[in-house]
Amino acid sequence: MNLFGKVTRASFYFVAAFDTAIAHAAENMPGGPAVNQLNFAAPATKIMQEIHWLHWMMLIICALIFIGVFGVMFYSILKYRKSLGAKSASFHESTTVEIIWTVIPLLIVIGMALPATKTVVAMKDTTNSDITIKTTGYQWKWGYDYIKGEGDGISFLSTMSTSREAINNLAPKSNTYLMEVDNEMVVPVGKKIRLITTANDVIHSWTIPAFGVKQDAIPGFVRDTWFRADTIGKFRGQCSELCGAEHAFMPIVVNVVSQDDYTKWVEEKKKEMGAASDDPTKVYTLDEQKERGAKVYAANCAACHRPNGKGAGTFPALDGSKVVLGPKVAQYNILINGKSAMPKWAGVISDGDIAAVMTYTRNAWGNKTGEIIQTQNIVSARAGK
Ligand code: HEC
Ligand SMILES: [Cu+2]
Repeated sequence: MNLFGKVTRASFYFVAAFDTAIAHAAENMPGGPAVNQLNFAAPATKIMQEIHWLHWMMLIICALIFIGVFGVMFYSILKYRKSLGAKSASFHESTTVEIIWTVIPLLIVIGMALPATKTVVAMKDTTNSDITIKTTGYQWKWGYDYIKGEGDGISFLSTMSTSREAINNLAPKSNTYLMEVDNEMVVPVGKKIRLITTANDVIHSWTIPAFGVKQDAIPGFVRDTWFRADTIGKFRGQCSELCGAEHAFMPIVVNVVSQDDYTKWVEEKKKEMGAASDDPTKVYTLDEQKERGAKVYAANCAACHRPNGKGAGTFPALDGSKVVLGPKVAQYNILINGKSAMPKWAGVISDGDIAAVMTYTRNAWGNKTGEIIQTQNIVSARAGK
């Protein structure tokens, strides 16, 4: 291609990129950031209202001090300059001035610290909660376990639902691009939700700006925080602690619903979980396991091993892998226990899901072992049999 061709092609890409940028810049994201938003997220909790108020109060005080100090300074520089014949006064050690310039700043600091401390203390007060939810950060998704209050026993993983095609500009991007998940956290409006955060691999951070909540999720530790949403609706946030290659792809969506809708959701979710819980003795066909395994793979493994099983960088290819095509016991081990950057899956996804995804990897792409792994195999492997 000649230079002219290259230039026109480059400008075509440039215009195309610009076009899509404009198409997306035009809409606010429901529950997420708005177009040209400069201020904090609109508050959906009382804590966030207080944070807004503190922010503006302090910003205004700082702006007034700035204007006052620089006003006097520039006024003095201009009005009393040497070329106008100003003579400098000579004085020092004025006790009155020293008292004034100590007491006034002290009062300002106390005036800002008191309400700020009140809010910080309130943010940490997780007592008397109605519902407790444990949230676990994984590379790269969130797990939610409802452990106390209405809905206890519910447990699920929440993975970003934006498609790879949309990320790679091969499909249109939705209005909630990168901020949408398959399973949203659902909570009732007006109830105090205590959130316990922890992590499985590296440090993540659970955040919903509209709630005024940001809490690190640290492996081996539990931290807690809380929120009480005042408004029904969806609220979006993102993992806020750099946690690896797909850090940008583990959004958080909280769906705040009415008490009635919450009760309905709890019933449905429990039914769904009952249906999904595996009878470990059930024997599945190859096609059943492959179909289920493909879903498990897309949700849990494709981020590292890629959808085509070819791997990338330090993530090994599963297509043609010696482990996947070799003796099953080696693969049980790595799936159940993990290995270096390969996460441990036992207890994270169900034994049935592990069996299905193992069957899938052994029969996907160029791998054609024809072997079916049953839930029972994983149960036995876990028991060391
Ligand atoms: C966070 C990234 C990550 C995710 C997610 C992940 N893996 Fe891995 N996986 C790795 C890494 C890294 C290794 C290499 C570990 C080693 O040998 O040190 C690996 C190794 C493997 C191996 C052994 C391959 C070989 O040839 O050595 C298998 C099989 C495997 N993973 C299957 C899976 C399955 C199935 C899932 C989904 C349930 C999954 N992995 C999810 C990172 C990941
Ligand atoms: Cu993270």
